[in-house]
Amino acid sequence: MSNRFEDRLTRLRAELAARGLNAFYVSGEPNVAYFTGKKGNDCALYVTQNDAVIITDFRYREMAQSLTWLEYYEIGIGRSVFDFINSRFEKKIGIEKDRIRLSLALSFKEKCPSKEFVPEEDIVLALREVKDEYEIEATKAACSIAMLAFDHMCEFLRPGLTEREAAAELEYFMRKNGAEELSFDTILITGAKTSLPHGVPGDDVIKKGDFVTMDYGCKVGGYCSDETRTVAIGQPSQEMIDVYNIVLEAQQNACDKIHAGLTGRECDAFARDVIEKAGYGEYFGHSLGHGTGLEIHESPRYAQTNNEPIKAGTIVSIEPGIYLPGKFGVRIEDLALVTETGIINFVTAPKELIIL
Ligand SMILES: [Mn+2]
Repeated sequence: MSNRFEDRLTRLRAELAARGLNAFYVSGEPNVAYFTGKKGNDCALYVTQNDAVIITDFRYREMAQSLTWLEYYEIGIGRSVFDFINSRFEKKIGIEKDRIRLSLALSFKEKCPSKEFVPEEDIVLALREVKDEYEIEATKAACSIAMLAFDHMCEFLRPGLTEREAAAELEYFMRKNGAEELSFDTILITGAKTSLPHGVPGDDVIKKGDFVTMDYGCKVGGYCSDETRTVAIGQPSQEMIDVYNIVLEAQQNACDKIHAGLTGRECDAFARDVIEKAGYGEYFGHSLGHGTGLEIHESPRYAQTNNEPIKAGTIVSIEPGIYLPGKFGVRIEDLALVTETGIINFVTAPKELIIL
């Protein structure tokens, strides 16, 4: 019986055959991880119709040898990756043009002159778009830790804390509760800084009457969670409440209506139309959502520019926002599995405005 990694190799081989490639050199870390189940620093794969070889060095020997569906080639003195490729008979080798280091690609050309290296789009990323059962469960587990962290932060947040102190608490809580690492740099910002969609936590102090926006996530089994909540510290102004409720309505409308088969543009419009109708269209300057997986930003995109139908089995964020420069911003984000008939939302943390 084949394991999920062998199934993935089979799908990659079909893609190579369709493109007339004899071999494919996988060098992007998350792409390597997709076939190993391990975090793949300094590892690469060489995949042909018959072979799949992991190429790395002594530091990863035991790990690499434990992957029974891969052969192992150890780099060392007199055994470079170029020696390995020159020892193979395959002529036409695909490389990942979005992932490979330029210096390595140039060295391939120079040191393996009898080979043809074909810069390919991110074939493995495309294979990663639709998730299997393991990937879905891992993402759900990561979302569960993030939701626990949100409950904790609702207890912890108070006037007088700096953004950095609060962000540190959030990250420490997730690590203590089973997170392997963070999905991305935590965004925890307050006051006027909440108008920066990707603001960086600093020495700014949380004050009464301010919003705090937390956009954060962690990884379990290699898979990312992604969640954003905006909460008020003490009584917010009427304008803050009104804007919050517009974003909430937009976000909920998208959650209610998204399903497989709609285009990314149509999904984006479920939220954008609500915000535009309320007169805040120009303050929602990013797209509605993105796929997640081994990386925080994957396919598909819920964007005005995406006219492709969304596939069932993708995991996508739903995150509208309104950002008023110099005043405040609001974003609400869930992460959900797309099905033929709707979504299964992995983030069940409350969305109504919480006033702490
Ligand atoms: Mn996101």
